[in-house]
Amino acid sequence: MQAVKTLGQFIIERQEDFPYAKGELSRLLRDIGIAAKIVNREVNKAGLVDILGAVGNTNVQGEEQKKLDVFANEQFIAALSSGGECCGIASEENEDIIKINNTVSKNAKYVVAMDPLDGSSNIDVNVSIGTIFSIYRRVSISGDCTMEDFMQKGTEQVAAGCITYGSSTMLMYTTGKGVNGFTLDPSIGEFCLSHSQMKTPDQGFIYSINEGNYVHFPEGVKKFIKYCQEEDNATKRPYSSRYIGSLVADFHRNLLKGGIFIYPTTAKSPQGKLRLLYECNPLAFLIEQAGGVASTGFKRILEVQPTDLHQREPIFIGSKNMVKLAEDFMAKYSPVTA
Ligand code: AHM
Ligand code: MG
Repeated sequence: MQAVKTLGQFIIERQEDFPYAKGELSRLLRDIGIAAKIVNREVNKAGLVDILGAVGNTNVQGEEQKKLDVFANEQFIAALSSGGECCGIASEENEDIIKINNTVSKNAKYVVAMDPLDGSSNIDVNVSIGTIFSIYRRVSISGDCTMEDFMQKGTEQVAAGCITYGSSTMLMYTTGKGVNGFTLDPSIGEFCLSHSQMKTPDQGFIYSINEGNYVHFPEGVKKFIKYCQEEDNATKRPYSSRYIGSLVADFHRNLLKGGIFIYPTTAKSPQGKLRLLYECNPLAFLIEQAGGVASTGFKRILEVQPTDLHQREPIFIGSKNMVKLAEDFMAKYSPVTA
């Protein structure tokens, strides 16, 4: 019988995977794992208790905040603030950076950017949701963290990951040495290694995009979608269309099965909808480590220089061959003129 390996055991065993000082990043990942378990508990009983529905206020993007968003945000902030390894947080739910300046944390070496509960419009309808996180080493020397600590390119991430609260709850993370996935075993309350060294197929047969926005897509995206829908035996087209509308869940499925997820620029979202720091970059790090590609349609996501905490970027992410082909369509039909 094979022994179960918990996230905690795995992190300790694999400390050589971590850049810089070993113990600090391990503890940070452990803190994230603990908060994820607490959020998972609430997500699972969301239908039973008075935690559904809007809290009433709106977040910095002008979107309605749901109670679980608020709860998840608080849990992750609390875990990261008390853990002593994180000196600052950027969250989708907070307009400004959160400086953690208690005595144990203010000289800590890491900052975290996170979307504590993504896809929250799906909570009320029992559809999978997720958490996304990205960890950077601070660039400021000590004391309070600064905005510069967060304005680092995705290539500078030291770790990133996501948690899917689905039919089972799964956490995957990377420190730049591949991607490992852990499924929560509710009977023992531990994330257990279930997907070792995850790889995404070079070619997939799924495309994921909100086709309701079709008329507003760039010409390159329209042509790529039509390509996916054409019949061609040699390339096994037409491909399947799958779109949950919950980024982590769409990403998770496509990583496992192969495919492409696109959230391009649209008339409503001229910069794209998804946020660079805590949605695009961490998933881009994960997909690259799994052998895939993440692009703005024109360049590697991880090389985009952030200038704003809540900056949005168009994203094309998934199987290498599909993203490269979508980039070819963009270059041909929607060339950047600026
Ligand atoms: P959120 O951060 O407000 O939850 O929005 C992000 C979500 C993603 O999970 C998903 O990929 C996308 O918005 C869906 O957007 P749309 O409904 O425009 O297709
Ligand atoms: Mg989000």
